[in-house]
Amino acid sequence: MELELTDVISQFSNEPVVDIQPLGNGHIHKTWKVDFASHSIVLQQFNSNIFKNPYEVCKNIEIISDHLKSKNDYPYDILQLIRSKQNEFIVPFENNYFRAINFAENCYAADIMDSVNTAFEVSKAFGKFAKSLSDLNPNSLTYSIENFHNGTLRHATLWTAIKENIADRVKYCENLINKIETNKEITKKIDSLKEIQKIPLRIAHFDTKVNNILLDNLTHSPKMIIDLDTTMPGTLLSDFGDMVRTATPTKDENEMDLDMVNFDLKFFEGITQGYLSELSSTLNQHEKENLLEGGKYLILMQCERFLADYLNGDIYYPINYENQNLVRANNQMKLLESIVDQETAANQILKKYW
Ligand code: GN1
Ligand code: MG
Repeated sequence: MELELTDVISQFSNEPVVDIQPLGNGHIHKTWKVDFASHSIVLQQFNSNIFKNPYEVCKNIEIISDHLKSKNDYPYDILQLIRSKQNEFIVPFENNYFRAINFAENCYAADIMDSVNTAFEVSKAFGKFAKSLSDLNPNSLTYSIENFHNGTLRHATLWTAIKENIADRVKYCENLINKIETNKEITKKIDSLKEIQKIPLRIAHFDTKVNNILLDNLTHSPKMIIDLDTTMPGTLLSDFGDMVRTATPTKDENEMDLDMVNFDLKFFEGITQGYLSELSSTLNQHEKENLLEGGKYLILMQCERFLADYLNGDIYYPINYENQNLVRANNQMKLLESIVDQETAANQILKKYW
């Protein structure tokens, strides 16, 4: 692979490559850090099964980056696509699409939050991101994935997978399927609020899991929001919801010991305070009142997505061992149950920051 990658990299730079290493824990694209003598870049091979139009995705990112740059109070570094020698953001190569991004030095990505303060800062940063994009017309961006967070559709997709049962695995997850059915009102409630536009369409990042923000090695403060591929028209319940999913649990989505997976109210308070410190004057009352509900919606949907993929034979989310997507689905259900157990206290926290 390295030889081919060097050919791709030569489309972006004439400098000799010193080193190439895989980077990050993303599920979708293949990502490498490429070192030259003077600096480093990030190289990504697009997953064009999932993102059908890499050119449009990059166009969106250019619009977003330019808009953030035009703000003089945006305090974080901005993800920057690097143009090829042909002046393009995408380099097609042997039926694949590649792109390059600026590399943020002295940073790391965390799969789980190490402190309430970091959760606060991360959520504030995603809040600032949304606020800074709130005066950009959502219609100026294209949908990089249609119906990406359409819970009703994800639920239907799961049921198609259950009925087709192509990997003959339904027998291993009947209990989980029952639990999903017990919770399906969560999806209905949010989707009807979206439908009647009480939850309005804005510009959402759509993948605010905590490892999509780079943290400073020394201060642990947010440095740069990454993975802008799904930043498109949507609701901010998606963004707050994915933070509930990834910044409040005691273990990440891959933990198989479910006793270890719990919703932590202290971290919930951190992200609520952080997000609303930026967005309380932007969000309407329906959005504010449904922030926790948005978390439950996202977690249930992620549970359904992992389970559907398990039933379909692991064609979407890469796995390291056989049942990993079932483990992930059960993990998400456990997190949802832990939230439901602590819902009264969580709603009291929310009210404190409305
Ligand atoms: C995928 O690329 P990555 O790992 O940030 C997925 C998200 C899921 C997430 C679950 C395009 O995100 O929607 O929430 O995995 N992205 C896509 O970890 O499907
Ligand atoms: Mg992503």
